[in-house]
Amino acid sequence: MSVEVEGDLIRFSYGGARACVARKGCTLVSFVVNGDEYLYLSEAANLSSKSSTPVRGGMPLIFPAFGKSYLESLKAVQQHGFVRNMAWDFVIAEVLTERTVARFRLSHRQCENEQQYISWCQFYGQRIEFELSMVFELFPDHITVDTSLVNENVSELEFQFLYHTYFRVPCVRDMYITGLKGAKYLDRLQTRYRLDTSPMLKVEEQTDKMYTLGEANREIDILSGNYNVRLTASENLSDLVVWNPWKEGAAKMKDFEPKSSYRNMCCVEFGAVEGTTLAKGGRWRCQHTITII
Ligand code: TA6
Repeated sequence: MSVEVEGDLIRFSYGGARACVARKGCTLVSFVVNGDEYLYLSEAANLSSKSSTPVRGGMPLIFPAFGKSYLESLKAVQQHGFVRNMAWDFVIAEVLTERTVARFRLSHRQCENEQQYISWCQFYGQRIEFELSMVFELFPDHITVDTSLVNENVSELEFQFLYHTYFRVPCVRDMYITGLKGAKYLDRLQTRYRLDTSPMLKVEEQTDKMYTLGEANREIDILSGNYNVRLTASENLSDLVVWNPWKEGAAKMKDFEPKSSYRNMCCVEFGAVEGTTLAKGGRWRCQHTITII
């Protein structure tokens, strides 16, 4: 069990599990269990806090906006918000009984020169005083991330939230995702709502689906040969995005390398995309767990 800080990267381990978080965006960029890597990271991903491009891979945090937000309060904010581009503070990492814990923090104080944050504040006509904290807990066969947001001064702060997790899979064509049966989803490529009636989702083309999860959809498995991952999350993460850019989408992304690696990845992303409003002085928390089964 160890903790090592290498510049902007914080590496920590517990038993047969190893993880690495980049201070940029507080992005979990690696989660290894018994020698197998479970997260996808583009070979062109830029992990330096000095660059303002988001990490292409791992688990970028999408906040305060999802996509090009349709919410009035977030329309001026760029796609997927700005906290994934910021250099977060690494607070502490410690090896405890049964797990290793790593804590990170970002507040408005670090964002005051960030144009996207300034645009967000302009909607409210005041400086938004917030604090985000992320706590990763690493166990021998799973990792949990607990994120909390404190709204210090805005009467009703509106935001969207998503863990934009890129999973590495041996072969996406051999992969299927279970747990989505009965959930309504928006096919974002065809802007059509549908109902998923299948016990398993196959990804065999460019895919961008946003599911609204019901009570029966709280355990999502990504299965591919002997690669089996179980995703769970707190109830307030009631949306789930499944995305694969496929060949055509990969070709358009400069930092998606190698281009053929769309065959070895799939984004499966728990979030609160419909928009949440947090009262002044309030705290909002969510949890997400990735378990190797
Ligand atoms: O989460 C899926 C998605 O919203 C896709 O629509 C696609 O835009 C993807 O995110 C990549 O977004 P990014 O800004 O990370 O390139």
